[in-house]
Amino acid sequence: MNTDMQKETNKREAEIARRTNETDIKLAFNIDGAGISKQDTGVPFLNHMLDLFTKHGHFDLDVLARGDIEIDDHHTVEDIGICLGQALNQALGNKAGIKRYASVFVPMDEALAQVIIDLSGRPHFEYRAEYPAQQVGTFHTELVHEFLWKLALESRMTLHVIVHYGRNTHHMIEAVFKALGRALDEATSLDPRVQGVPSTKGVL
Ligand SMILES: [Mn+2]
Repeated sequence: MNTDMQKETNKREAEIARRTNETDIKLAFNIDGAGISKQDTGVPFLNHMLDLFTKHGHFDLDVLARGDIEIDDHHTVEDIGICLGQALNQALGNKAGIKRYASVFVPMDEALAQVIIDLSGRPHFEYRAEYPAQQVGTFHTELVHEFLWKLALESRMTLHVIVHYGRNTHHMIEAVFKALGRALDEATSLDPRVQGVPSTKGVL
């Protein structure tokens, strides 16, 4: 096998297509990207957050979603979380050579968020966030929980998200998504010292 072929087979990327009565989503995700994203979800604030996440995680993300946003954004946001989680899980493969853990703080002006990740294969989500406002534009802040929880569940990661403080809700959520991007970038990164799967159990 020549080097180009080898690179081709080692690509850490995945495509997901998922259709229900509530949403129709096509999503392509590349762990080792250039920070380029295209989002067409019908939920402008989520587009903004996915853009930040991709940029600061050095991923590539292409998401096209048509959901029942005439009801509200809930199904669309939740289902994009599901698809991104599935894509991440697939793209990671057997997780050989990855760092596995990350803990990242990101400030956004007066707001401070922390994201702690273990790509453990054991879905778990802890969330400590209280926002001053219930809405940012037309986006309901409670949907941040829905998105992150489904992302953790479907990617089978342990995810802890803490918003330590802040005054502006937009800033606080933005800090969460930037920290998520940076933490996921670090946890998925390859450490040459790691031989095989980084677990004493031998599997993640
Ligand atoms: Mn912003």
